[in-house]
Amino acid sequence: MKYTVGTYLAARLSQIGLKHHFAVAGDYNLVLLDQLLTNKDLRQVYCSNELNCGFSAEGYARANGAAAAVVTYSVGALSALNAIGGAYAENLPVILISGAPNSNDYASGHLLHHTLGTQDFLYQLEIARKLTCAAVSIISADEAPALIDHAIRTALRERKPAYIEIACNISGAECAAPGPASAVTGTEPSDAGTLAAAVAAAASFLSDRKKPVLLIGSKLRAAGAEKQAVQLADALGCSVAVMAAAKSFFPEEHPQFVGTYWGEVSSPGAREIVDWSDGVVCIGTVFNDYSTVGWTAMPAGPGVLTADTNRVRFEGHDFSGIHLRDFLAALAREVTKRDATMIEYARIRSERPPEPFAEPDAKLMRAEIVRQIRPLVTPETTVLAETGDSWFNGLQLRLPDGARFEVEMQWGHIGWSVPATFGYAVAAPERRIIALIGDGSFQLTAQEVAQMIRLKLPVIIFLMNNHGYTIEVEIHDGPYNNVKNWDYAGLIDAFNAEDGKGRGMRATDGGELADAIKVALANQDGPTLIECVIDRDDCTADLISWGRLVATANARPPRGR
Ligand code: TPU
Ligand code: MG
Repeated sequence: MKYTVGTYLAARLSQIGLKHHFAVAGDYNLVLLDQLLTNKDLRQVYCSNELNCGFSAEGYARANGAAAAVVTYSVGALSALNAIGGAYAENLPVILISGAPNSNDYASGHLLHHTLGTQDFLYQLEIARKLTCAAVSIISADEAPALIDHAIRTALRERKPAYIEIACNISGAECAAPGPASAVTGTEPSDAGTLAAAVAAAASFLSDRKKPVLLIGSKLRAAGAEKQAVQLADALGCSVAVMAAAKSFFPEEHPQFVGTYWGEVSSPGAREIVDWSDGVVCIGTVFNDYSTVGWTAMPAGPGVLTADTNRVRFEGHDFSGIHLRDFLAALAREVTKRDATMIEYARIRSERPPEPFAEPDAKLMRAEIVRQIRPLVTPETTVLAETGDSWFNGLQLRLPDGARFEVEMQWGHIGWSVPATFGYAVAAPERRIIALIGDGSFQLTAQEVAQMIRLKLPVIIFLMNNHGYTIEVEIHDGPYNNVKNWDYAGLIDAFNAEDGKGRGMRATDGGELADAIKVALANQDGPTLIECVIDRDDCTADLISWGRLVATANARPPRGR
């Protein structure tokens, strides 16, 4: 079989486990899209715009491990690059593929459409370099296999996005056949000597501590080390807390799980257990202004051991060149039970009080919505929670083993969850998929619900209509936090047009919400959006506490000399 640059790329995408790629057409990529379509193992999935295309791929990568998005030059790619920045921040290998000018047009002095109207056709590549771990431009079929392999291999190894642009007259040109998948999927093993030294030093660190705990961060999944974290927890017998962005990366039904560590807005007891510890093992953690609640909650100092993706460090030690999963698994074999924090936790543990039952005809409140969502979260469920009070509502859900939870806390692009939910549902149609999203966020990317309708994906969207940017209200209020109201439920009918099976429902009391949930569970032919109408200030106490501390951090005056 003869290969072209486009079919070579398709073969590589298929070899790395992709069954779909997301696309928006444009004349710079049409031949490429034709080439990709010839691969019967790879389905082309269309998006409404390129920002959504990038986020759809981002969501697909969360479920599937990697993803690809194909866009046109400049007008398409520059929108998609925002989502690629997100994939970088969130450690997801999304391959962005852009059509590009005809190879003869480079350095020709020509002006081309969809460009700045100058003779510079390199700006997109330069921008992409800043936002990816590898960015390549393909203007010759001979070079294509090596460049494509470099981009894909680097993305998989680094768990970061990569960028490939292909001149529009090169995608159909013949090139060599791809070799075995291992050329792009292979990884270098940990350095054995360094691993042994790191494990010995870490075991000694732990044996010197009275109250070690494990703190799980969002890079754990990217490092492929979730199982190994459980092995270490089992071996140590100590308390395990997760950071908010890592919810579901450690099983919540595990007997040592103590909840979310997030400073003032931690699960009951979790903050104390971490703050009282003299040996916090931070595993794949990310400490930024939001995750430290405005720099008020951040384990630091000689009592902290940081085990990162390829690096382990603590006072007097810094080991690199080892995989986190190898380190955790080997450390688990070296340590003995240290359960002081579990004894402590058993003394102080308390539960959040359950949401009170609301009469079915009482005005709908946030707490009642969470109360009704709880039983929907099964082991087959994935919950995607948008920036806003949806974060805090989602964090309160208790996850049975197998349930997954997705947030985009490092990048924090409102509207992320609609396309990311679409992409996730394409990758994992067997799961029950629930999105929690605010009205303000929904307005950024609402169109992608139409693609869920097109692909008949039975996603359930809970849209909290509090008529504003309430998370912003809690940080800093002003007229800019008011949102123009939409008929959200009615929007679904508009998207359905003549053939769609989406359902749009509106709930203003608990009875209507319960009925809408029944409709959603029965609708297997498309998404169901449930608009939940609540007051502007009906938010979690956590959002108010967190917002106050973030506002304080934002308002720090410039340092004088
Ligand atoms: O539940 P609630 O009202 O907090 O959520 P909603 O309605 O989705 O409002 C979100 C408000 C918000 C904004 C405007 N959260 N963060 N921002 C800032 C922001 C602006 N633009 C982008 C692309 N991302 C952002 N995070
Ligand atoms: Mg809102």
